[in-house]
Amino acid sequence: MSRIALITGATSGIGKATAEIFADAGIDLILCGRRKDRLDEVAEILASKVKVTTLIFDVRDKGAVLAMIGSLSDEWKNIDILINNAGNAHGLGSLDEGDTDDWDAMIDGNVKGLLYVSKAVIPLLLERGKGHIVNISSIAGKQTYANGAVYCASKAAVEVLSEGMRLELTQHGIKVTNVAPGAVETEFSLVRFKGDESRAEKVYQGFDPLQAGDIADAIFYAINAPDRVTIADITILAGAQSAATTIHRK
Ligand code: NDP
Ligand code: 8X3
Repeated sequence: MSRIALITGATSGIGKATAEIFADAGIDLILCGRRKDRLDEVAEILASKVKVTTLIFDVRDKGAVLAMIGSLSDEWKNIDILINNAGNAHGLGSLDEGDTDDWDAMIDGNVKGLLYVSKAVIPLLLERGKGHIVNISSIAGKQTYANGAVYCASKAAVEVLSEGMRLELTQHGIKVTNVAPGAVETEFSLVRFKGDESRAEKVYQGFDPLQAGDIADAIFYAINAPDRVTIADITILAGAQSAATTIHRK
């Protein structure tokens, strides 16, 4: 029987790559994001392989999250896998000078948004007595760096929420995996630097950065582990990366 996965942030980067590898494996998809054109494009391509439906919402909008996931048909509510991936860094600034709108976007999206989506989906998993939640945190959730403290705090919160979910849900047959990537070449830096392409490109210059598919491979490994195995945490760094901000560039 095919499985159903709900993926947030499926319009680009890690979420999109995860949707692609899941589709190749015959996993039906509920794809979520804000950019309808992008979501429709991904959905149209993957619909040749599996059943696909899309939900357009901002994870920060509690009402929309609960309403959209609540509006799924009974068939689509049989979710097996939740990938809590939507999120971004916004800006790079010190705690005295940082932009409070950036802070709101990171705390509201990366932390509260993940909570709202989880609140909507966990009851569906509990009803079925099985499931798997994969939360995308970051190496930044394990190692704080200057001028990124709010993003790092938001990802440290994801790590704690992964632990909390595992403590509450393992007894109900639901596995929880925390995935902490290092430097992945996606739209992440473009968003962080508010569309400044040359600044974003510099982040990935002089070394071979992780690609979204590398993270999707790890997620796929975790969700396919045998019942007796829980992959609790995966940290993936680029080959030239030894810590969050230590990258050996040529
Ligand atoms: P991208 O910018 O390529 O993708 C981010 C995705 O999240 C998009 O699909 C975007 O969709 C969605 N998203 C962002 N904010 C919201 C929101 N408020 N509501 C709904 N959807 C939202 O970056 P990545 O693929 O790299 O990022 C995915 C996750 O991986 C993030 O949580 C990020 O923090 C994490 N991560 C990334 C790393 C990296 O180096 N790239 C390293 C470690 C972790 P849309 O704009 O259409 O809504
Ligand atoms: C993204 C990785 O180290 O740029 O979470 O914050 S980092």
